[in-house]
Amino acid sequence: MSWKTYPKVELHLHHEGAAPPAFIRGLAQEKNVDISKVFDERGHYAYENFVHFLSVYEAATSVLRTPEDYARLTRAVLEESAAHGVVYSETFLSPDFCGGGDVEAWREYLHAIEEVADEAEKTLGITLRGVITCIRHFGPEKARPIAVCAAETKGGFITGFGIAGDEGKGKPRDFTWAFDCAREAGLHLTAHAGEWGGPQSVRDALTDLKVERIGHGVRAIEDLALVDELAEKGVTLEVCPGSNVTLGLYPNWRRHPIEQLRERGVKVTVSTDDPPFFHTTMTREFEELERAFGWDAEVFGEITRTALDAAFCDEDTRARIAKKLESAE
Ligand code: MCF
Ligand code: ZN
Repeated sequence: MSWKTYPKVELHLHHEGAAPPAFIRGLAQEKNVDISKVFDERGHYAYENFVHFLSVYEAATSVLRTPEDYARLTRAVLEESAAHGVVYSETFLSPDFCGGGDVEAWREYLHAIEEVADEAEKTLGITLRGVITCIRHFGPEKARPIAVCAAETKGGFITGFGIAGDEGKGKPRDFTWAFDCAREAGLHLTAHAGEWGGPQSVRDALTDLKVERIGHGVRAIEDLALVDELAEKGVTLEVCPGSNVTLGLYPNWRRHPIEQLRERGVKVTVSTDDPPFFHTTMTREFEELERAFGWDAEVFGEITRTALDAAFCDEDTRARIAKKLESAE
């Protein structure tokens, strides 16, 4: 069977980062907000480097102001993911963005998102789970209430806690309190590391935050002892090759280390990160990996199974999705 019709599992997607430009432009018009700097003349998201990307992400997000806006966003994101064969997806959500940092408001936003996710499960056949995310460059003090909020809203939909943002700001150990709080509440843990932060940031995330998965993690390749450790411990990497290539971490797909990591036994998975920002989709990720490394249906099947094994869902959900994968084989 061709991988093209095989169901996909995506572990690393930022909720606002998946917003189509036309969707953001439409909201900006409705609310009379000038976000012209967010787009280039072709109407694509425009940024010059990683740090600029982080600020454009914030500017684009500034038009999402009500639970209804997030409901509409969630519908658009799930329709797009389902169109690319995704049957299970995990999305990064932060009360710092969604609800403007107000923890009470966050519950209403969460409710609106969950309602759409429940509906999409029935109509589109896609299951969504949320990973509450603190923002590295907002600092550890802001991460604490986010972790408390994550602990309080943990349930069927919110299953994980993580950290994203600028790896150049602060150290993972500054966020230990927040991660301990989330772990004690029974949440699964992941951290963005080994993207701009180099291999040491992966070590720090494992040691100081005790995460089960690493977002990106690709720069572990610069330290082969670390690569072996990741393989031995069975740590899953949420690799986003299109994001890494577009942001300039690697000059092209063939130079991306995902294949070397896989060959050395690391559990790698494939995700889009912020698809319209990086001009990608799950289909495009798979096509480029096929072209760059000759990956075939067998490799994509293995990658998808690895992703499902590492998914932050309960065992009933995992078994239900596994059945979908099996029946498609
Ligand atoms: O994975 C990419 C690049 N590395 C770090 N952070 C982000 C990525 N995509 C979005 N983010 C950040 C975004 O700038 O995640 C946060 C924002 O600060 C949102 S998580 C709901
Ligand atoms: Zn990310």
